Amino acid sequence: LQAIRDVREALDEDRVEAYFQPIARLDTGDFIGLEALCRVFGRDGARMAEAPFQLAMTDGVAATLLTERMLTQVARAIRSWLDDGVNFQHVGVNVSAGDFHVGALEKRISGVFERYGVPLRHVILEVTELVYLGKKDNLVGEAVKALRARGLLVALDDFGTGYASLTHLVTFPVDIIKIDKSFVADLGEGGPGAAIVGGLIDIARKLGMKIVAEGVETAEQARLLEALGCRLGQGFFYARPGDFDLTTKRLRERG
Ligand code: G
Ligand code: G
Ligand code: NA
Ligand code: MN
Repeated sequence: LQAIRDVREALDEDRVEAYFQPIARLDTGDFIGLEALCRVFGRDGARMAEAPFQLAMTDGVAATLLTERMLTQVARAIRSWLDDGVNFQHVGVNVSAGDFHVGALEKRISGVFERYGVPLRHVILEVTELVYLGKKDNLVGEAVKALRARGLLVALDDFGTGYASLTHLVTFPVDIIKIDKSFVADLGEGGPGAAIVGGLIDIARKLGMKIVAEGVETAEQARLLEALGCRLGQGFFYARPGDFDLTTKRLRERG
């Protein structure tokens, strides 16, 4: 598959880079954390499009190699921020279903952060419910359980877009839910969006989970989310994903 070859070639030629998008407190706008987002560049410097990237991530080998690279870059970034006294709480890393096909995810993750002396409490694993659903033998659940016991946090990504989502909240170990941007986009003007988001926030709260609203693009959305009881947001209104240097600068200014 061309997309898989492209990702592997980019890995070989060091054209894979971790970018970081800040997660902000809705009340103050301060940045409390980050989500690491992978940027794969072609030889011409253009960014690889999302569709082929997602396709490549369904391949166990490509996903594993790419995750390895992301984990290393994230660990190195966290090490640097800790050394420089830059303020932040945690960095989320996305993992896809393909990552779990290979197994030993627990060792692979903990090994990388140990090498850099980074405590796992600074790390969030962002998974979609599809990652959990894809595996019948509970490999995912076991790996996640072991990592959580060592302080790592788990975020359920794109929450609300799957099916049987509410069941998943009690079956899967989850610390944070990330409300999908489609719900944030539907907020406002008395439509059903606010009721849905408000309901999700209430449920997460009662289950003792943190909530992050994704895709916050306007001040109005931030205000509505805050009124609904949400405390954290991520989106273009606060900042677009940026590279390590820009992110360091942002954390110094607003961390
Ligand atoms: O970064 P956005 O800007 O375009 O990301 C597009 C999609 O790719 C999102 O669904 C996001 O979760 C996914 N994604 C981004 N970075 C990574 C990564 O490092 N690993 C995996 N598995 N998915 C990622
Ligand atoms: O991991 P996840 O699938 O949630 O990936 C987040 C995706 O959302 C990334 O592609 C990121 O670039 C994108 N994104 C981040 N902030 C915004 C935003 O405010 N609006 C929109 N439309 N997309 C966003
Ligand atoms: Na994510
Ligand atoms: Mn998401």
